[in-house]
Amino acid sequence: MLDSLATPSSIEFPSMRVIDSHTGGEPTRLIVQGGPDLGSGSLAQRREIFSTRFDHIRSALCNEPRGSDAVVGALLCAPHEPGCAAGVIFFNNVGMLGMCGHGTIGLLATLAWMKRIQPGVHRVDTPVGVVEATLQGANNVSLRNVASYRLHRQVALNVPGWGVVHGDVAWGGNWFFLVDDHGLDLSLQQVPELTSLGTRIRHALQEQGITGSDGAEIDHIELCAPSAKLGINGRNFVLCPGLAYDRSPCGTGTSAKLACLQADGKLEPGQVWRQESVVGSVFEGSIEWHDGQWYPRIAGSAFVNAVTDVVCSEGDPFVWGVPA
Ligand code: PYC
Repeated sequence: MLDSLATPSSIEFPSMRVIDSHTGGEPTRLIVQGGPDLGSGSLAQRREIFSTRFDHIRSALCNEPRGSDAVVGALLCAPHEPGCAAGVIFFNNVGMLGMCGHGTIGLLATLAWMKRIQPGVHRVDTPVGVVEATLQGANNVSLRNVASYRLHRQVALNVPGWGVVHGDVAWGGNWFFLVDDHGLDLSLQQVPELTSLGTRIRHALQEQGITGSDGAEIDHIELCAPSAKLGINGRNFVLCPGLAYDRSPCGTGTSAKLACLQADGKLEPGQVWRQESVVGSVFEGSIEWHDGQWYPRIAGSAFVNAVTDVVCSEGDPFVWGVPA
């Protein structure tokens, strides 16, 4: 029995066009044409409709055989909030995302490639609030993310089969558990071990009832270390909800890191923090104070690398993807 054949076989598949980009090695697949009609409510309401009625489209685009675990999907929408150039809803191999930093950088580079926007400041409506992104040239984007904060400092977590680690719980547009005392080398060769530890930490958080605000699941695990490179302040390995690792330094993860550094008195407003990913790509971050909250700013670059018309062949048993 093929799970992928569940209900949507009777739903007409829209003919969709997607544009792929990558930001520091992390892919974003943006639906620019033919996406599902989610109505005209807030982006949070539309994300809910996407998740309950169109989950097969998420899976078709992000999962194999069209996608891969690392693909973050995005639906380009009309904004709900006034003054926004675009709205966007992000999703991945297992479900919906709140914000996505690398994806927003990819969105701006893609809109520039489509000649829909010019260099300058653009507000973008997302399910977790409006972000402001500045396009420089064709590929460089500086993003003022949603307000970010640390909820808990150095929570002791007993990880079965591993031991005790300590982590900060922080919001950067998604919920993160940031761990320094993991003892692993943040290198590509160690990805299986890093993934295994990140997965155990995620399960231990669930089992021990450690959550973000309002009981929200902490679904991103960020292992941190100093960088060996001159001029780079830190390196990370971020495990995403579907257990793929972020090839970029993770925009929301870097935002959570900046919020923790600020809370520890280690980062002044405007001071630059360079964050390197496990594949060696770099985001430049800083933090700003506005209206009683801290707002991270993340800068990186993205490149368009494919334009695709999605084809759904009659009788394809995996037209909706292989579930992750
Ligand atoms: O860049 O914020 C990000 C992100 C979240 C999940 C994958 N990338």
